[in-house]
Amino acid sequence: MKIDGARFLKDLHDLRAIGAAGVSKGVVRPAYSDADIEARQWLADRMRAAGLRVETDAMGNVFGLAEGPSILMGSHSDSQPEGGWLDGALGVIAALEVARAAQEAGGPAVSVVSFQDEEGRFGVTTGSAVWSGQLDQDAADVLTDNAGVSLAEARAAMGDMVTGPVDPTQFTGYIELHIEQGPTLDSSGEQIGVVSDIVGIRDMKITFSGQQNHAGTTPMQLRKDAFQAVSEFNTLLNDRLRNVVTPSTVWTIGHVSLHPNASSIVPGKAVFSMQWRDGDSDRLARMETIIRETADEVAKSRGIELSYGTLLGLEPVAMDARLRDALAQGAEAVAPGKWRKMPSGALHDATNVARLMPVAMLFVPSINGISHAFEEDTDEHDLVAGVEVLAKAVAAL
Ligand code: HGY
Ligand code: MN
Ligand code: MN
Repeated sequence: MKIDGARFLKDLHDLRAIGAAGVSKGVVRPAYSDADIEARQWLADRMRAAGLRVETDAMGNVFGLAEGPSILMGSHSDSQPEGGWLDGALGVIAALEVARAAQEAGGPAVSVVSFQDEEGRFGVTTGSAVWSGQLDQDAADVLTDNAGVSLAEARAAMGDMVTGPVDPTQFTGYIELHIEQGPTLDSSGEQIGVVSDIVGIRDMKITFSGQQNHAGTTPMQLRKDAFQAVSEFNTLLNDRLRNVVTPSTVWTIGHVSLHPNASSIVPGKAVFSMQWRDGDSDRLARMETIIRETADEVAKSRGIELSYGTLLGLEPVAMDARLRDALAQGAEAVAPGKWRKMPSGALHDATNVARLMPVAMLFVPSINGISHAFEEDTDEHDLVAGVEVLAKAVAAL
């Protein structure tokens, strides 16, 4: 099987141009946005040109299907609100290139997928969560984004691209190439990461409802200030999590919306995202207990209301040993002595697909470990090396 590096890189740059942010190589392609749908239509054309049959399911997951049983490869082409050009897109275009090279070599059969809303505009990897049965369609349809738009409303924009459900039993396994999105390979100077396992995640919205009031005339001791509650919650939580977390445990309050968000008004309401990740399900559960206890205590002590949104979560998952070892052999052939086995601190569609079939993942370095930012980048020879490893692994399998 012969990978055409130039053809692969041209498709990657052509995809980057759809929804280009105009800052660094960044993209803005949130799930179901015009740019996202334009990119999916472009991908469908490239899949057809590669001799694949295109099917798009109700969530907007776009598949390029080979005849008969095939190995599925891909990732996602939607982005964070400020996304890098490679997060997801690399895996989709790498899969397309391997599928083409495999066809040109007379086999094996490789199918390609771009999952929808991996970046969780509506939840957590919602496209592959619904496809894999982790989340049912009507539970997904009522999820809303930070602006209150429901997934049901948003996915209607897919229009007549939708052809119907895609049967997972046609696939023998799933392999996803992705940028590391962290500092490990960049600082070690290694070129390839063979993923051992993917962390689990929990994500929910928390709301403190206090009393909106005048910022000048309301004495401090009479205030029911929702932002003060978030601030105290965060400080107490950092202290209390200390004795249950490890150095690789992470937790993030990434989105806070204050109402009415005005400088002369004591905020009456604060809605914020509480997300935490770890490789151990028990630790995720212990952290949830501490989070709920701490929020409860802050609300009671300040005499304000507390409510929770839907708790979304995925369990940690180990990669399939056979697929993982095929990637390790490919890594040793392409980058002898310049690769390592490593866990994934980022979440991926592979976690959901693992419910249906064996999965494995491969990483290439992120320059300065930056991702989920316009500056995200990887040296092009590392990108091509990743595709070469995929091709060797697929041929070996
Ligand atoms: O957040 C994540 O881990 C993924 O990149 N959406
Ligand atoms: Mn991703
Ligand atoms: Mn991402």
